[in-house]
Amino acid sequence: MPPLSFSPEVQAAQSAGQPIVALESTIITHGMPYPQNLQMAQTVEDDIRAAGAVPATIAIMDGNIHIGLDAANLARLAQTQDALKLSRADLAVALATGRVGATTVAATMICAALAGIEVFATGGIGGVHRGAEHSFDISADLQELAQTRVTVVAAGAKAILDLPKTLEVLETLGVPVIAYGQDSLPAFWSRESGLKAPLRLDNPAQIAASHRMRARLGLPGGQLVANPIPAEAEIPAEKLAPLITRAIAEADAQGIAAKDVTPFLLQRIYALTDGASLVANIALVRNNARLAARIACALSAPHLV
Ligand code: PSU
Ligand code: MN
Repeated sequence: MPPLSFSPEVQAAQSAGQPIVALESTIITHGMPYPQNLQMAQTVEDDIRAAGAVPATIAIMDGNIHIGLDAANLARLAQTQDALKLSRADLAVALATGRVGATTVAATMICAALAGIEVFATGGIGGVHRGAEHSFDISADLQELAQTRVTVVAAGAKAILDLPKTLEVLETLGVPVIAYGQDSLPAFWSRESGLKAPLRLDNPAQIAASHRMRARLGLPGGQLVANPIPAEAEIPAEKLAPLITRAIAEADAQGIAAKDVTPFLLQRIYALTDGASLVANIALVRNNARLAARIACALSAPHLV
């Protein structure tokens, strides 16, 4: 049996058959500075409750996979300086050794599936990094989407990545990439990437029905729902492009590699935009949480079962 530890709120929701939305924790420990990370985590949970679902923030502590964090655990995680960033490869070691660890998209999908949660909201998934033809840096999030049956709501893949290559890999892996309410793939801080999305859906019920249909077909893996950041919160792609190029050059010059690349780039872009990227990041996560809650509600509608 996996070492799952449910918060009272999530346990009650499961017993009552209420819709639940999983949330990741690497965005808290490695994606945003304290105390904005804690505020963001609390606000996003409240957004999900306001939309009629129950939030389940997932993290590793004391040898357990926590499905839902109470206020004290959330505050503890947000302030843990040396929390591990856990992907599929790292989960078992962190649990076996009792470390405090935050789950990436890949690890959160694994834990959500173990807990019977089908929908998960995040900011942006990891993907194929620019220069991956030399570095081989391709996020384990992509492979996870291909094998674990959780619908992931994100604002696309992070714009620091090579988005065309990320789309190609997702296509190869058989992952449905569904733009929500527009034809093009959103680009995290910006609504437009200039790339056409492979699929488009316009309401939560369609997304829920597709999730169920994949299970009926016996297809493993999840769906990526690419939800554009609200127009009033976006930073136009043209404005960000030179800053992203500069941050990547700095990462290369400093020899930043592997797990450290994404946190380094997010932190540099935060500094280079005077904090504007963080404001946009919080807005897009909240927007994704609200859509994920509506999908979770649609999934628990009786006619879909
Ligand atoms: N979304 C955000 N900020 C983040 C992340 C997502 O808005 O920091 C995290 C997720 O946990 C994702 C990880 O899985 O970034 C990607 O890391 P990597 O590129 O090393 O796979
Ligand atoms: Mn990587």
